[in-house]
Amino acid sequence: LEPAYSFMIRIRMPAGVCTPEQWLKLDEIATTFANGTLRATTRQTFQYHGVIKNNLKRTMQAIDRASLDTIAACGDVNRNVMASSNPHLSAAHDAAYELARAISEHLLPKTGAWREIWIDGEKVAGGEAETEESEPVYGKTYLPRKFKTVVAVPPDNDVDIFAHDLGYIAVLDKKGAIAGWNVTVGGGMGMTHGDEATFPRTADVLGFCTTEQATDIAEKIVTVQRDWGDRTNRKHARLKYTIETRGLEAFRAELEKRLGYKLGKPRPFSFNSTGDRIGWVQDHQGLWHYTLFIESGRIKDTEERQILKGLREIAKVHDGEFRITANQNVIVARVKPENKAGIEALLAAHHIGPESYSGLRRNSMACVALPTCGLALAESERYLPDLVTELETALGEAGLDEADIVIRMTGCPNGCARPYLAEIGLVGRGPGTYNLYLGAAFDGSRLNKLYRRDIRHERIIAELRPLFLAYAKERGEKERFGDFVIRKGVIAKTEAGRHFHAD
Ligand code: SRM
Ligand code: SF4
Repeated sequence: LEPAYSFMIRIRMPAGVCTPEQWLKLDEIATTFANGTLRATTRQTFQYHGVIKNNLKRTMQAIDRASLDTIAACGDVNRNVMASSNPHLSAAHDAAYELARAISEHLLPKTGAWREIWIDGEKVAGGEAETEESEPVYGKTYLPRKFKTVVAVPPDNDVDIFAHDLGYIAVLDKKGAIAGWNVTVGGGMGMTHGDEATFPRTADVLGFCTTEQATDIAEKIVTVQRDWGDRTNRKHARLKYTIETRGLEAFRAELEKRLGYKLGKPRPFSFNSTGDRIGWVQDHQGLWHYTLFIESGRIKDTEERQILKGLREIAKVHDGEFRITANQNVIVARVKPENKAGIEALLAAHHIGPESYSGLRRNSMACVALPTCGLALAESERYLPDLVTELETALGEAGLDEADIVIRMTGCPNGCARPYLAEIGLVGRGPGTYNLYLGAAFDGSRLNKLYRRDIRHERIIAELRPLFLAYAKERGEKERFGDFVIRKGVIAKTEAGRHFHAD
């Protein structure tokens, strides 16, 4: 007898897009091999929890039958590439999806190990080592650390462009077509409590490129990080530290040397929010899209809401696609006008639409944390919904039920729900205790800052209630909560990088 090992499995799904047929297969895997839930992640894909060791191979084979895989979903390589998923309001969203797919494919490790181990069952023992020829981008030793790429379409910053190693911001011409992309580098969230040499950092805008250049630029940026990244200290190995250490200008010069051409000057852009538009939206082609709010991304059935069953029934009749958003929500996308009423009936029958939530809940996000995450210091997914319920009482007293305020929680400082870019960030320190961070920008362009250390449930509410009341009374027109607390001197403004820890 051996211990009952159970595993987490993460799917690779560029830009979070899958077909209804794939959805049904993913659902079946959840109920057959995992804990009966699908977990939408903050990087637009799914995780399964509770897959026991004996079922690992069968699960991978079922994933393969859904024409999906788990290659590069983890590891020191380019991870699942994200793209703005807010409904196809313009052709630019299609271009963002295409670019995300192209970069994902181009930077996929070339090794056949995944198929050999899980699918074909051959050639595992003593398999060939990677070489510069077999892995031209990653080489023998892959990257010093994970690497994350995203594509955004302004004015939506749903992918949190500044949180990632590499980003592309769509630049549109006057007709709304893609003129090219602003390239961003050096964002990241993870840090370690008590170690100020580690910090979250917002990405810098490096320059402008055309669509034809974009994939090549991704490849060359990855190779600079491969060669320049710190391989002696994993806590200092992400691209954000390479850029802090070497400087942005030196990084750009090295990149342009490898490219053989210069990047263009960044073009103007502006974002307005990091959130999703919950509910129905119609696009320029007349198609409808329904964004379903999924609390903490956990797709499961409860007495109140049958999310898993409801989406299963929709997948059986839907001829469009599904999209996982970077806010852990799901979009039933590309619904033809004649099919909308049928989808609406299914949403209503399973109590998942139409729905209304407070502005705080709509903008809430929690990482998995306990019980499955081995790095968790405190609860997150299982705690944030209850905390939000209590904060809603305070917001109600202040008349702020509808105010969009971004709140994110993680069970440890790794930052999987990007808490340092939330107007209210809560980061686990130990059982029941959190650090409270305030003052990030609503559009995702500025990090927050530590406001209170090691506080528990009652104190979190006691700290936030007076701030909500003051915000309700004294805010300027359209002033966001994150900007208000800075203007009022509650917290200092954070610039990128090391300034996160400065008072
Ligand atoms: Fe994460 C490690 C969950 C997005 C930063 N993350 C983990 C692990 C695998 C724990 C581990 O290493 O043992 C967590 C699995 C928990 C579980 O039980 O399922 C985990 N991360 C998640 C997910 C599922 C959170 C969620 O609630 O949705 C997200 C899955 C992403 C995906 O689909 O690929 C997830 N992780 C992120 C993000 C957000 C993002 O990428 O947009 C970040 C911050 C951005 C960044 O990378 O800087 C993030 N995860 C980390 C880190 C810290 C990395 C660092 O540079 O310091 C770790 C720990 C590590 O890598 O050593 C980590
Ligand atoms: Fe686990 Fe920490 Fe990531 Fe939460 S932030 S999922 S606790 S590693």
